[in-house]
Amino acid sequence: MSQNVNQPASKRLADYQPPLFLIPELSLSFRLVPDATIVTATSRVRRNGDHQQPLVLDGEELDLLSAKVNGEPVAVTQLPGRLQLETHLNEFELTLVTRINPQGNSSLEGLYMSDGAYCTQCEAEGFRRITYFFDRPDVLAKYSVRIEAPQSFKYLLSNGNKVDSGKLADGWHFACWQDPFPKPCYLFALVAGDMDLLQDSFRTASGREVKLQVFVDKGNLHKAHHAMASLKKAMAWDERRFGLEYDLDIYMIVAVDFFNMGAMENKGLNIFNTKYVLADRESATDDDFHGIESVIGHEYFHNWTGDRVTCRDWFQLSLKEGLTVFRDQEFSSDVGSRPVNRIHAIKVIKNQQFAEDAGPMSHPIRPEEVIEMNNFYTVTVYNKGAEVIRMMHTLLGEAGFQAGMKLYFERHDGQAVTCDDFVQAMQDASGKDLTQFRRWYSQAGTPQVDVDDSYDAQTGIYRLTLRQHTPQRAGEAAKLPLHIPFSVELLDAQGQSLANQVLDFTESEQTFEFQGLPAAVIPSLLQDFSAPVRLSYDFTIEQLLVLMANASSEVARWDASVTLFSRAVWDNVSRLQRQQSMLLDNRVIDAFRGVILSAELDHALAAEILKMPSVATLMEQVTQVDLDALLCARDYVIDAIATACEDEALARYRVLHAVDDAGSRAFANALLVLLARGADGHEALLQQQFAQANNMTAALGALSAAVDGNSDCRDALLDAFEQRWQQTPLVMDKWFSLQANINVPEVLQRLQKLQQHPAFSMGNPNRVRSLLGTFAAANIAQFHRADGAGYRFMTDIIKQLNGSNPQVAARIITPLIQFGKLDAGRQQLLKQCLHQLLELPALSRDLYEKVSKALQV
Ligand code: B3K
Ligand code: ZN
Repeated sequence: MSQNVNQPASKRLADYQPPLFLIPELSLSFRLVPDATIVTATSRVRRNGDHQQPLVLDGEELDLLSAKVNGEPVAVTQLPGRLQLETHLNEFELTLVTRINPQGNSSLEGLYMSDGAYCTQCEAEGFRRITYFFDRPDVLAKYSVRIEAPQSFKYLLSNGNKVDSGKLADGWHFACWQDPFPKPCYLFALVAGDMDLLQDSFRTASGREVKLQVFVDKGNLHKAHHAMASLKKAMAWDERRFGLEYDLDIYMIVAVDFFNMGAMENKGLNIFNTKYVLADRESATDDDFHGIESVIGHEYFHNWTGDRVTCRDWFQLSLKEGLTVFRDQEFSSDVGSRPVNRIHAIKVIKNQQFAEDAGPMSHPIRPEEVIEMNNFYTVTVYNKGAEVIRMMHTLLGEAGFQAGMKLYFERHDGQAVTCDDFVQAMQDASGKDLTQFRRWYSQAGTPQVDVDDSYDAQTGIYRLTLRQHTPQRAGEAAKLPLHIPFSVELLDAQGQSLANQVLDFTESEQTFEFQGLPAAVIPSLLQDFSAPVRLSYDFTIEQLLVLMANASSEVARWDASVTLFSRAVWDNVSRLQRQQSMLLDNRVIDAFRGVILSAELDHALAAEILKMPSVATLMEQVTQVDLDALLCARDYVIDAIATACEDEALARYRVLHAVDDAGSRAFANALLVLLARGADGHEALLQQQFAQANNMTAALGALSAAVDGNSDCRDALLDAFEQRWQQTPLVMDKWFSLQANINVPEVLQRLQKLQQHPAFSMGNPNRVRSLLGTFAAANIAQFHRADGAGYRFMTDIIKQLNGSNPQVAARIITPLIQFGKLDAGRQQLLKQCLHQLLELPALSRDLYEKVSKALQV
């Protein structure tokens, strides 16, 4: 990328240098005033090594009021984004007083206000908006914090243990906190507000009593119980599975409505998006309950993988995120359904990560060059990162992996380390050579694995030949073969399992032999998605039917259904392109009918199969797409299955919809979507499920089916839902998302109108994501309208957000920059929009990085 002085500079992993000074202790004092908070920061500074460089601290949007060294005023130089102090002292105390404006902070980074309460978000580089400091993860300090605020802010919270509190003059009060564990500044947190508090406690394996507190907006206490139960489950699980205990006397979670992402693992004081805390049966779906359990677990697990051992620099983000996602996935799988959780994880990779890798933001799980770090909290770093950890788990086995974890903590507790340090611990503890495996950290792109097989009837030998290559882009180093754990099950024509094995696939091309097999072997390849690669093998329909009914892995059965469905869609895309009429093989219909009728399939798994592969899943399978033909063919296949299986779906639905468990609800809802699409439309059924629903999963299931089927009752149901829930922001988010998904051209007018709705606010990321983010990411037909109106609508939205909240703007721009597979006309329209953005006078670094990469300027 070319650079001139006006373009934001990038940082490179190769340029890493240890800090020139260390700050082992930091004392912070806050006097909280909405538009003029005073922050006094006293650091014990120590020169690191033998040099005479000045002290240079990071800082943004700060008013410096005074600077002192060892109590004496001192001259400092303020530069853009930095503060410089010339000194020959090797050890000194630096006191800086700054003024900040939390109320005016719409970026929700640093100290800001959410519904009248103060809260912070420092990761990745938000601490520099609180005071001048080394805003980098390898400077670890022990923090003591004093907070002063009016008594109307009942709770004054920070990391660690509360050591003092009391009243002050003029109706103010204070609290002091000390965190005994040295931490990087991105884990600092402060909260001040009047909230409701749910309390509980947890006795650790070694017998320590930990106080647990969940703070929520007033009136929401009854919605905090699931979060608390999830926290206790997570604490017990981490002891059981990883031998890891909590280390402070108190663990606090605060839920806020204004938050840029899901949650944040600040030491001892997690701050959460309300979406991942608040739930009861009436207002939250089964998926919401599951999401809360998983995110509560994720942030809790960070206490060891992230907080106790942190990252040396931000390029190492996957060290904590990939590992912690792996841990939360294992938690969900141990306490819930392993196959269903695995399917969800696979979908994230195939639908989102493969798309990221095929787009302009493609990067290795350990990026090498970054303009805005917040742009790298990606499905690649998080979810592909977790797949890389999972592959190590597959290669080492549970015992070897746990030995590696143990050694990792023995070596690195209290340190800021690299991904290499982690892999080295895994290698040393297990004795498994991971040299080649490390390439997963440095090579971007989705590896392609092509499979051929042959059977020698004379010898009874079945041969599987695997070839791998990773696409190389201009400017990238040559891609080398990866160490791929390739899981295979071989079945006979009747579906009996003959062999089950994980192959060590390390060469560009490798042939594996299996002896003593009967003819007509059916391979179940890359079972459970044993590596994040794209697979190509020419399955016959018969083979897929056998796998769908018999593979011993339930994930493989789902996977076969995806391949079967996808083939039917692509066949029809070809027919459309040849001006032929569409058709569907009866065997495909029968396979899905079999799922609808199956007495032995787990209900949640049946639901997963019947949800049918998304447009994103289908697009992942090709390099160029005729979007109009794809949408048409996909609708045709689903409608054909829905129509042919209508009687069976109705009969099964009638039994299932009254069953009170999450799997049955999911199954019933998937059937309802099919019924709404069938010949009859089943309006009465939709209305009935909606009216009788005593939980959000059922109500939303009916509404979603009405939206998906464009049913006549759709708007009446949406109105009734609004009446019932207009005072409940998280539920209104569901209502906004549903409408953003309506597949009619007038949806754009609807979206414009909804932006004026009293429950909507452009300043709240949850509202923006649910209405506008959903439109761009999920309403494929309308966002990608051939006249470009969808693109222009989103461009205007992104322009507005560029000034107020660049992080959210850079998140929801994703569908606008991933245009590589679209036709020339749509690409052209999107590029025009992106050029407009690039010319914005004050384009944020966040957007600049993505837009300039997309346009290759
Ligand atoms: N570590 C935070 C994410 C911070 C995102 C900064 N833009 C939450 C998590 O992954 O647990
Ligand atoms: Zn995380």
